[in-house]
Amino acid sequence: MLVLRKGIYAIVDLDACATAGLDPQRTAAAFLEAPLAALQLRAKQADDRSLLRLARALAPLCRAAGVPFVVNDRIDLARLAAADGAHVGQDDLPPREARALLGPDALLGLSTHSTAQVEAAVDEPVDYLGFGPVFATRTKTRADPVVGLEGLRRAAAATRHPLVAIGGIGLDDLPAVRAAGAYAAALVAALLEGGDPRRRIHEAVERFGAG
Ligand code: TZP
Ligand code: MG
Repeated sequence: MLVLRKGIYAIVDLDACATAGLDPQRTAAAFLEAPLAALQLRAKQADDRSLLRLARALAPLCRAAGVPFVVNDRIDLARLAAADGAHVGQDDLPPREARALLGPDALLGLSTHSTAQVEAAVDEPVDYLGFGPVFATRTKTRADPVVGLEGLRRAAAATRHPLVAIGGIGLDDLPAVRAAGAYAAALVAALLEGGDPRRRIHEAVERFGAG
């Protein structure tokens, strides 16, 4: 059973990859050269068949690297691709139902956007909570209000679940995000800037600090 490690939670977002002109599978392979907390596949627009194909391609790459592979939103695809787990939002399947489908050993994450949501998740059968957006983000359409580093600090103090900070986090922000109590930092756009994901992921891991 793979557990979430401290560190960088790399998200391969298909829209963000397309905007950056990067191939998602090659980008994932580049990310996996660094020691990651987890790798997530996120796609808000892809058709099911290509998404399943990609998930099935990424699962063995993650397994070989010893990095937990998480599918965003889609419990069905997570299971079909034999991923290590899934990540659900406040409007997706509730954690208890997602857990029932995934089984006890799967890694399950839940997005939260306020201290109230973090507190409400106390007894949910999840392995970690996503929390954010910490800063303004352009990656997520209709993102919730920014919580800031102070919000992150309060949320971390309010829960026993590890927090994965997300939203608008740049490489320079990583030390402060960690100091505010984040167990891991989830990044999308910051890992694609400059078109060299291999270099960026190593920089990110270095700046967040080792587990
Ligand atoms: N949930 C809250 S913000 C966000 C998600 C999925 C997007 C994070 O992307 P970026 O590019 O790191 O701001
Ligand atoms: Mg979702």
